[in-house]
Amino acid sequence: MVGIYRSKRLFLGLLFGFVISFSLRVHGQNIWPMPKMASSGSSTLRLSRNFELRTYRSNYLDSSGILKEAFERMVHLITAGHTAKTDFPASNVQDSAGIVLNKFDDTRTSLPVLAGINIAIRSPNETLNFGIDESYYLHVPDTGSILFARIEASTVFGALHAIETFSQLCYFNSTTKALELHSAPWTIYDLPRFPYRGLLIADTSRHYLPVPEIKSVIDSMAYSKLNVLHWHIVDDQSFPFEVPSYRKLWKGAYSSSERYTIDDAADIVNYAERRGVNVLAEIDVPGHTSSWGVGYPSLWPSNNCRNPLDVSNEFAFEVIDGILSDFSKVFKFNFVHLGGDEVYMGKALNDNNMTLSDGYRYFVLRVQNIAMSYGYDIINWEETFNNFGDKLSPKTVVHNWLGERVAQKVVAAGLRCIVSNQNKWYLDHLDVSWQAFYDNEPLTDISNPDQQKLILGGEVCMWGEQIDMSNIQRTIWPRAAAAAERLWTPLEKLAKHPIEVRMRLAHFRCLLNQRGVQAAPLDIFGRYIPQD
Ligand code: CP6
Repeated sequence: MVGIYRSKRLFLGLLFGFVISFSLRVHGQNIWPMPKMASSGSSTLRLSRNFELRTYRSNYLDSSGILKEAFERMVHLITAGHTAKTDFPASNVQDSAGIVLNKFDDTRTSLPVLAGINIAIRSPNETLNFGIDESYYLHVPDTGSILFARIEASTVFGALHAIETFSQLCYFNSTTKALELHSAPWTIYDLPRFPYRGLLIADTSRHYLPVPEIKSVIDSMAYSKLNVLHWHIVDDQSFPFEVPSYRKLWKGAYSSSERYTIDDAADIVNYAERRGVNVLAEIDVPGHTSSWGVGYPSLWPSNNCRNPLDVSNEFAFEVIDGILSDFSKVFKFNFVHLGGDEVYMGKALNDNNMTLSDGYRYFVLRVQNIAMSYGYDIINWEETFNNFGDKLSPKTVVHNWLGERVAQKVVAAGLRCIVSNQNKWYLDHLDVSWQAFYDNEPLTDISNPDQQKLILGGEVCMWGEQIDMSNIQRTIWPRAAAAAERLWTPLEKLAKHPIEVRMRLAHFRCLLNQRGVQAAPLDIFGRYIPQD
């Protein structure tokens, strides 16, 4: 009886899989993360070998070149991995009119030709920050004499998302050697469910990550529309960051080559901004600070106690003031992360007639005030809320990591919250499956709409003890992408059936590989979905 039941279930599962597989092939909805609204048809188009970018009906001038660069990157990506398979010379990709896909031959197919993309941006002067409008409209027609795709967005950062989505509609046809776009006409209207969609990758204290490696993770974040890179710059193990106000701090680096200059930081921030990614810098105080005293031993409470920073030591606050002052010149994001987790309560906070917990609270609140004096809003790890939530600045965003039932308490207290609960969204827990990442719902048991708005979003965390540039990408992906869809796509549009998620995520995983990102396989099966 049980056996029959099992095989019936297996049969139905397989049948369902094929039905979904078939419908995905027909509708081509392999976009990751799934847009809020997307409709498609059944025409196949070929991209013109003179495929071009134009702006229209807009006073957006692209003087910074963000759009042009994004377009060039897209052209590079949709041809990536294919040039070796073609018999076309991969030379002269650019001319005075813009980009030319002259690697590909227009004449071998009779498909309608898509000539390019027209982009209109309504708010041309918007700079990247928390809560900006990331929405976009994308239309790909299939009838007309000259076919142009159309993108409309409020900000250039919405247009970047649209270009990313467009790139995911394009395929290389190895028979005709042409770039094709399936299932036109497309009409997509899209915006994120949560404004904060983060990835902590750069725990650059435990293992140094070279600047190009950080940049390549930023690239891959943009592919899944994540928008906050959380840079946990310094910690107990090393202090790899240049602080002009206190030049000896980076004596705590592993070596003189494992350091970031202020120029490196500005370079990373600029690189990220041009891909729609904010950089959230963190100093984790007063715990996690042993490396600070390598350059300034007086920051150590005593010879045999190297953290937390000493609440009775005014110099500690002067150094923090200097760091945050220097931060404010390069890190333009509204928020700075001030840590506050895992404070060792055994010693050293105990001074000025304060109890240990009074000292901890005094320290965190005083540092909050310093950060606010530089114009920052604050993010603190959840222990600060758990210990003295009622005393935190109401501007505080509480960063959950320990418990599953903390977010509800945070928003009930009227504070904002970012969800990272460690059992679901910690990437260093290698045994947590991509399914668990996908299923983690930030609004669990929060039904009051005002409280729901206080959940800014979530963040998956790739702590650095076990990873460096040799394995970071394969540890992050594909699981971070599963969380990225949870944070982007409206609840009612999230894939209902596990087989459907698996197939779409497997497809995105292969896309990452094609683009040079070493994303790991989903499971023991290789790719079994067709690309088109
Ligand atoms: N470092 C810092 C860490 C962690 C935290 N803060 C951490 C704790 C537990 C796990 C993973 C990471 N390595 N500074 C906690 C926020 Cl499982």
